[in-house]
Amino acid sequence: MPANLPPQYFEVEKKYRSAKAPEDKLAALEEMLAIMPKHKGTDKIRADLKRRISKLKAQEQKKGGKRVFGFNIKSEGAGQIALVGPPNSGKSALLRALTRAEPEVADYPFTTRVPLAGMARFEDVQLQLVDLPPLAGEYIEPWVPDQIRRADLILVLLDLTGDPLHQLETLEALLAEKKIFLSGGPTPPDAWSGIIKPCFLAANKLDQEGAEDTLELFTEMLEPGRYVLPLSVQRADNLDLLPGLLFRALGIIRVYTKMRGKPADKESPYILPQGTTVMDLAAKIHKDIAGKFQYARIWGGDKYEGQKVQRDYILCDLDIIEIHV
Ligand SMILES: Nc1nc2c(ncn2[C@@H]2O[C@H](COP(=O)(O)OP(=O)(O)OP(=O)(O)O)[C@@H](O)[C@H]2O)c(=O)[nH]1
Ligand SMILES: [Mg+2]
Repeated sequence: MPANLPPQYFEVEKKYRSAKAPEDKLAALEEMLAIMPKHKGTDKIRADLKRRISKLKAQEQKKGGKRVFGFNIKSEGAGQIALVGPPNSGKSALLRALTRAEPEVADYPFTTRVPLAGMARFEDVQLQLVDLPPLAGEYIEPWVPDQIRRADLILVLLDLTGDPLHQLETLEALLAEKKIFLSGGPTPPDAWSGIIKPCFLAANKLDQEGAEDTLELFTEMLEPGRYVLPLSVQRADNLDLLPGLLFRALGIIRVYTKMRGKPADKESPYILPQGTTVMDLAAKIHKDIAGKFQYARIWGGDKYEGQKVQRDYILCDLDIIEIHV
């Protein structure tokens, strides 16, 4: 039976042949396997690809001892946000649109094989977005859930040209197998079965025909208290809103400090978790300051300019604080 391979297959095969590093070879082999249609005609080629993948993995394992094909993107900026979603939903396109990173964007699934990070700006802070391979299929590389676990926030990007509810449920089921649960979704069966990660839902390709209707249906089906931000990366719909919403979803605030009689230091805000008190901030600046703390003055929010606040005052985003010792 003829194999009828799609044209992209030959492109990736070229990539495989020119790859030098074992991880590039492996990525290309896995991509070839992913785009290979599944039918009798391709049985032999698929089996051969699988065999080559296992052999390459085994060789590298022997060389390095530990896991060789791991990736670990170090967190930078105010928070790390993992881009998670089904194949082809536009995760890499979104990374391209919001940051200077230039991941490959293509109209076939499983384009992304390795993580790529970029920094998105929200006012005076930088948020790190990490593009990941899609979550689907038979095999998920262990570094993918590891990276998701380490992220501060999961940005789930669904595709309005398909069935977003089904996509979300599939994703949640795959993550649950890795003991990762999304906030607002199904909860772990008990406290020891996994971690609950904050998540932000977005649905892409609002520009496509029928997408508005799909969005409406999907919104109605969502659990109470869950929201989804519709996007079109292509048309830039709502892209300007996203960084600010991600900042809020990270559960962080910016606080500026000032010295008596001087203007506030607007250059480098303290990035703090919501709920941080003035005393927590003092302790973070220096333990001596915390020890000698008398009171603080505050500018911003709903306070009078320069109003005195005590140690247990809970800071708000954009507060300016002058600590008196
Ligand atoms: N119509 C439309 N197409 C889009 C939009 N955003 C991305 N696409 C297209 O969707 C396809 C997939 O985009 P990618 O960014 O590669 O998707 P991905 O989620 O990174 O895919 P994987 O890496 O395979 O998981 C590409 O052809 C994009 O041009 C959008 O807002 N509207
Ligand atoms: Mg991608």
